[in-house]
Amino acid sequence: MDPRLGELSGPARLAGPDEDISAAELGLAARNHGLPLEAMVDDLTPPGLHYVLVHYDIPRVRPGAEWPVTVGGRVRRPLTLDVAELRLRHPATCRVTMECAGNGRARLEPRPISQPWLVEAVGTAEWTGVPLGEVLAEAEVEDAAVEVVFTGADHGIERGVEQDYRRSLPLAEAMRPEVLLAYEMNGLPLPPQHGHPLRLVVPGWYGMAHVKWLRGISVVDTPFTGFQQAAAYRIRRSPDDPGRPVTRMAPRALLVPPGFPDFLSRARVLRPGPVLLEGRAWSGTSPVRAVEVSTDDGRSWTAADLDAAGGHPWAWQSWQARWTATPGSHVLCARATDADGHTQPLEQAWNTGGFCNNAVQRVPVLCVPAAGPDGDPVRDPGHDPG
Ligand SMILES: Nc1nc2c(c(=O)[nH]1)N[C@H]1C(S)=C(S)[C@@H](COP(=O)(O)O)O[C@H]1N2
Ligand SMILES: [Mo]
Repeated sequence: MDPRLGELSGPARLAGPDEDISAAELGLAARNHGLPLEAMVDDLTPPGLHYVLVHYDIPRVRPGAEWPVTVGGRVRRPLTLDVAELRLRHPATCRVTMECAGNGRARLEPRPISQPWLVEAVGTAEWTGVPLGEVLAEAEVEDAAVEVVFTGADHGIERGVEQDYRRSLPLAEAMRPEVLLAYEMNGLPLPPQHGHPLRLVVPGWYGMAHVKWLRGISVVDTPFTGFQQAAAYRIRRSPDDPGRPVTRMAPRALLVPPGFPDFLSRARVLRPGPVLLEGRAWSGTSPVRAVEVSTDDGRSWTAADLDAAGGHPWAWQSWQARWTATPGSHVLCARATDADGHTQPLEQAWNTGGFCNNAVQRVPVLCVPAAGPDGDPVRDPGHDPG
């Protein structure tokens, strides 16, 4: 490794006690956008509103160009698949809620310096493609196989290590029938930012497993130790802690933002009276069994009405609760518990990479009566959102 590559970003770092978001973090946040939370009113997220995370560059794929995907390693019949050929096979579709493992990172103290997500790195789409297990069966996986390694076409540097984006899955996970080689999102060809022309979709797992711009599938007989597996995406309490791998999504509930926002602070404003609180909840290990809401910053909780998973076990569920807003300041919260009994903490246990922070969302709201005839808003000349 050329030491100059390591100097480009320097070592992994935590923000100082009062250190604001840097221009580098802002640059990442501008490229990697989140879901506008008001879009959670719909079951499916339109592609342009689904969160995006791209470690390096979106590869250029010319329209109509061939896209050979190799299937090799510990298989008896190595294959080369073309996306056009995959499209002729019997398709499978799965509705999947996908969330970045770094969602919630910017709320940790100290803040690990990286993509600074608050809570918005999530989206739900219907992915159509070919079950990976069918392709692996066709390639005849050898008995010695333990994992399958997936390589994307994007290339870059991370903490001094030059690499293609690459991740592995244990063989048993790769063979799950709902794991797809997907070429469509919500019934249309994948958009460039979501992996056109082919990506892996691993329902239940955090986003990093869903390798985009997929060009290689390799079956291996020892656990994969590439950067994104062994160095990144591990829950570590300290830099020398070997840690444990990030895998499935922890439970989380989010509120559709109630009322209307203040432009800059995004603080929510609403009127006194009945308010329907609603949102979405998901978990990667088992369906969400209960959602509770709090209107007093987590001091007391009441059960919300939770819609059944309804044939979409890998997608978020919607929930609703009624509340009568009274004038003043309130902090609204929602908390999901899944069928395995995993629930969301009020305070997050910290880890060096800032992964899996599913601490309960806090939504401050200001309840004010409607402006009277004399209370028309005055334009603030110092504030131009353009
Ligand atoms: N090839 C490749 N695949 C990738 C990534 C990437 O940078 N390159 N990012 C991963 C991460 S960290 C996430 S969270 C998801 C994001 O998928 P989306 O942008 O379609 O929402 O893609 C994953 N797959
Ligand atoms: Mo991610």
